[in-house]
Amino acid sequence: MKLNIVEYPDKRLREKSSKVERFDADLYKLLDAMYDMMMSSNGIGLAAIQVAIAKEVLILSIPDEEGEQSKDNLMEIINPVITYKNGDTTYQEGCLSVPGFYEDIKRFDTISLSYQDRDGNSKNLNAEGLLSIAIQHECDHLNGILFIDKLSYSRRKKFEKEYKKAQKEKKNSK
Ligand code: Y12
Ligand code: CO
Repeated sequence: MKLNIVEYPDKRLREKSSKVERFDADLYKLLDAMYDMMMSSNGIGLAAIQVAIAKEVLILSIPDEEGEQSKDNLMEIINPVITYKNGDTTYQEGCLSVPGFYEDIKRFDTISLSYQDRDGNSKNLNAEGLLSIAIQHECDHLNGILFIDKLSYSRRKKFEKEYKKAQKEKKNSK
């Protein structure tokens, strides 16, 4: 399965993803291909809409204390629902669909999540810290929301200017 990362300002990133109903070989193929794409792009989280598939599928691989990402730490999250949110925290976020840009974003510190695994089994999870932030970032993708949407008006304007310039430079260097 050949996947490509969709980059801002592509409108496909604004699509709302729909629930997964079939937990079949096609879903396994998508999850495996997303994992390869995320790892080869140095990502720690990826939602299916970032590879142009509008399904409620996301994967996460949070690095351990040594900064290593192992397949044991891979989380596959299907049809997530955030059931509890508390506190706040700020973290400098990045996104494979907005390459080269990192911004401080405020989110809930602690969340609870219900979701399904690749076989359709129902699961519950409590998360805090980086895992909580990453889940909130990826769940936003399922609703067509990007981390840059959370910037102040002036920061967003600055971002748009810098991003356009960076894109132009990238195009000219090809
Ligand atoms: C905390 C905050 C946000 C997340 C969402 C997942 N984000 C990522 O996985 C971002 C990855 C990323 C990788 C980049 O590439 C390299 O570093 C080589 C990158 O830089 C460029 O594309 C130039 C930007 C973002 C999880 C946890
Ligand atoms: Co993202």
